[in-house]
Parts: sequence; C-alpha cells; structure tokens
Amino acid sequence: MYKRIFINQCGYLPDMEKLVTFNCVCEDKPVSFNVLKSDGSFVYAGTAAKRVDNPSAGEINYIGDFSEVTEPGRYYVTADGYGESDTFAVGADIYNGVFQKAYAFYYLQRCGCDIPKRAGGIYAHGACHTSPALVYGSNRRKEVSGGWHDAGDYGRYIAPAAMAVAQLLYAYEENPGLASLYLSPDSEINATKPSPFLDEIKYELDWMLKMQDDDGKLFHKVTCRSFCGFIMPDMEKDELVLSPVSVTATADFAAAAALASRLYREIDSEYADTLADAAKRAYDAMYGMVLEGGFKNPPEISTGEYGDACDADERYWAAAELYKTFGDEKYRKDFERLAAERIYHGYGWEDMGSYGNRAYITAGHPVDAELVGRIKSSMLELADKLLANTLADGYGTSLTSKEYIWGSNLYAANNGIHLYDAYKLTGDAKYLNAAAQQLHYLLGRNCVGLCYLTGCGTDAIKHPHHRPSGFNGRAMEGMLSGGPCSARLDEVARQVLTENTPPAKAIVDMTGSYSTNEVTVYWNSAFVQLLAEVMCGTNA
Ligand code: G3I
Ligand code: 9MR
Ligand code: ZN
Repeated sequence: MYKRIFINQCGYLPDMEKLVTFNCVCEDKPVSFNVLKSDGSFVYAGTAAKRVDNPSAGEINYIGDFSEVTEPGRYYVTADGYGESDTFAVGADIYNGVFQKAYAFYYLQRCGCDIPKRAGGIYAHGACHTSPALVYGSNRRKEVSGGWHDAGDYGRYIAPAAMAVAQLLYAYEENPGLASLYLSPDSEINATKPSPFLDEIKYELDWMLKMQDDDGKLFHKVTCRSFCGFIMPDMEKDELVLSPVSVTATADFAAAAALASRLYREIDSEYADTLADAAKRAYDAMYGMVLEGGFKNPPEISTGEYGDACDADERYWAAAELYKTFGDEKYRKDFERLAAERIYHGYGWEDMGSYGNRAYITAGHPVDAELVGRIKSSMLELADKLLANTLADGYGTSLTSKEYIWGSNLYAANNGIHLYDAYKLTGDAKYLNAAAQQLHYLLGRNCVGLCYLTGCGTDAIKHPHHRPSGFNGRAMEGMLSGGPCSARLDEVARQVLTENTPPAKAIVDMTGSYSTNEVTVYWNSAFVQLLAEVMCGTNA
C-alpha cells in the first residue's frame, strides 16, 4: 500500500518539534491520529488540523504535531483510513549513527590510495588515478594524486572540493563534540591521528595543494577526457588531464585554505603554515586573473564542467576568509568594495556569498559596523523568505515548486543552514525549528516517503548513481541522493517521469538517473553541516 503518513524515518531528538504529514486522498478534513510505541501500546492522540494545498507534491496535506512525545523509544503514527507511518526513534543519540555513516563516505571516496578490505569491505580497491596528469595544451605532466572522487563519477574538481571542505570545517567548528565521535573505517587512522575527522579533510586539502600551479593559480579539475562506465576506480586507466586554471577554482581554494589554516593551527601548526602560504599565493594570483564567462570545458573534455559566469562571489568569499584568518587590511578593503556593490548569499559550489558573510561578521578584526548590520539584515531577509516557504509547505521543505532542480536536496540542506544562521543571529527558535524541518524532509518526511540518505531510516534510496555502488550491486551507506529534479535531464528520468509528475515526486531510484539520484561529496557536506548545526542548536 502507498504510504500516506510521513515522518523523519531516522527519528527525532527528544526536544525537537515533531510534525507529521498526511497525504489526503479521500476525505478532505482534519485527521485524528495516534502515536503508538512499536509494540502497539498507545502513547499520544492528536489532530492534524493545519491544511495545506501543496503544488510541489500535487496533494492536499494535513499537518499534525506530536512534539509532546519526548520519551526515548521506537514509535509509529497511525490514523483511520491512512494506515501507518514508517517506524522512527526518539532519543538523544539517534543521529550519531547517521552522522557516522554520512561522514565515513568521505573515506570511501578517497582517490589515489589503497582502500583495504578491512576498511572498505565490498568497496575496497587498489590505489587509483595515480599516474601524473597531462597539463591540457602542453606536454607537461604533474603529479596530482589524492583527494576524494567528486561524486558517482571519478573526477576531482576544485570548486566543489572547496565547498565540501568549508562545510565540513564549519560542522567541526560549530559542533566539535559531534566531530570527536567520528571513527574512520580505517582503524589505523583512529589509532594514529588526533582527530580522525580533521584527518579526513586533510586528505582532500593535500590534493588541493597539489592542484596549485607554480604561479599560484589553481587548475579547475583533473579528470579523464570523458566519463567511464560503471567500473571500480582502479579500473579507470584512461589518461588523466588537468583542465586549465580558473578564477573560481583559484579564489575558492584561497578561501578554503585560509579557513583550514585557522582550524588546523591547534593540532598541526606546520600544516597551518603551509595552508596559509598557499592561500595567500592563490589570492595574489587571483587578483590579476580575468576569465570572461567563466570556465568552459575544452572541446576534448566532457566531464563535469562546474562552470560559473560570475566570479565576484568567489572573490568576496576569499577576501573575507583571508581577512578573518590573517587580519590584513588589503583583504578587508577588497571585501568591503565588493560588498558595497552587493551582499551575496549561497553555500553552493557556484554561489559562495554566505561563506564570505559568515567570515566577515565574525572576523575578530576591525570591521565596518554599518556593513555588518546590512549583511545581518540581508541574511535575515533571506531566512524569513525560507521560513515562510517552510511554513507554507505540506512537508516543511523550504523549496518552492520551481526549485526542484538538479541537486535539489543540496538546496534544501543549504536552506536549513541559512535558517540556522538566522537562529544564531536572533536566538529565535522558529528559525531552528525550520532548519530542522529541512533535515526531516531529507530523512523521510517528504511526499515520496524515501529517506534520501542511503543505508539510513526504514526506507532509503537503494540505487544511487554511484559507480562503486552500481558495480557491487549494493548502495554504499550514508550518501545523500541529489533528489527530485523535474526537468527530466537524463534518459531514465525521461522514461520514468512524465511532464505531469509533480516536481517534488520527480525522483527515480534507479542507477541510471544521474540528474535525480547521483551523490556527491558536496551534497553530503551540506547534509553533515546541517545535521551538526541542528544537533548543536537543539542540545544547547
Ligand atoms: O541556476 C539555474 C536556475 O536559475 C534555474 O532556475 C534552474 C532551472 O533548471 O537551473 C539552474 O541551473 C542548474 C544548475 O545545476 C544549478 O546549480 C542547471 O539546470 C543544472 O543542469 C545544473 O546541474 C549541475 C549538473 O552537474 C550539470 O551541469 C549540478 O548542479 C551539478 O551538481 C552537477 O555536477 C555533476 C558534475 O558535473 C559531475 N560529477 C557529478 C555531479 C553531480 O551530478
Ligand atoms: O556518471 C556521470 C555523472 O557523474 C554526471 O553527473 C552525468 C552528467 O554529466 O554524466 C554521467 O555520465 C553519463 C554520461 O554523461 C552519458 N553517458 C552515460 C553516463 C552514465 O553512465
Ligand atoms: Zn581515483
């Protein structure tokens, strides 16, 4: 039977607001519901009276509230004519396993080293992509092994890498207690590294450092010329090519390296110095760079483009982040000049403004108080719009019906982070609750009743577009699916979905559907940051 009651399948922290959505297909009237323990015993009775017309899902929804259920345990919701929800847990530690899985993904995405059987299980492989890469348009070769595979493919791209590193470091900064719970799948790392969490990010940073050319600029990406089939990474033997340098890669790297330099200082000051030096060199190199229209794939190369016509927000982030780390006036001036034109927002690989805002308003060096005020009110303006969307949606997602685009789950997660920013600025719980609703949406309270994080909840995505998962016929755990994308941008989506499929239902849990069901290191990072922040806010 189709599900008609929707909750977060991974559950709720005791103090969280707990909302349940009913998909009304028969009688359009408030729904009386019960919350039962998994053994069937009665716990709570409520009425879902809030009615929502939901254009994204093509449904009428009723929303109920069972926040009063705070006792740790396993539960489900039931209502006459609606059947039963998936079971879910309430408890203080219910997200620890989710966090562990979502973060262990990074270890399993490692490129350029052996993933031994004892750590990788069926996803074990030999060192991949280790041969020096050809610098596009020359005969030169450069050693750039390491880092994480970007996604379901085996490319390695700087802009999304910088985003992932930044979000994971923000998760660490906001919730160091959670980060300290993380154990790498590789026991040797746990035995030898002071922070397995930071060690994982260092693996990516080490590769990013190699992607910097002698003049300080960053190569945009390293990939083969085209995507390979569904093989394990060490089976991809085509020649590696370094695509040309770009402004976005150079600026994003400068920013991420400056941020990392700050956070690694305590555990490894020598490494912090290396990062600081690289960040400054990239920043200075970026200064004089111009790339009209942004990076474009060279004609022979068809892997991910990560093009972006506007590089002002990357420069904005870099200026703010270097100012926060180094306190040098020149960075401050650059940021203030860009911010005078426009306050940027975005925690993406394309729109980076929010990283810059975060850095500037917490710089710890002299700042322009009037500008700080303008940034904060602009952040709140954005959050208020997202809050209104969240309250108007039947499933509490901040996405409007036109926003189910490629990687929509990233935008849901990032909106949650914007809402959390507003919570930090105001202390108003309405923003924290709305941020948490984005998490609940991703983990099962959505109109298809799927937990978008593989291997979690009771009914998760099973066939993500991810080569090691496809090759082994089993989804790696802890990966966030890209989520509904209504434009039907791959062959499988075109076959399965119709033009009338409601946008929020435009998800195809089949391996071939890369536009709805791929996974990436920068979608997981948004999820990890959102989870870390919501947990921190709720437990505060
Ligand atoms: O920004 C516009 C928005 O204004 C417009 O309303 C909307 C309508 O469709 O489109 C938005 O642009 C979309 C853009 O993502 C947003 O970031 C494009 O349609 C969409 O095609 C584009 O998708 C990107 C995709 O590559 C294709 O270029 C994804 O963001 C990006 O995550 C994805 O990245 C791929 C890599 O290339 C290769 N590795 C896997 C990875 C994940 O699928
Ligand atoms: O696997 C690729 C995925 O990582 C990309 O996001 C996607 C869009 O660029 O492309 C996928 O590769 C497909 C290619 O574009 C067309 N042939 C089939 C490939 C998937 O097996
Ligand atoms: Zn590799």
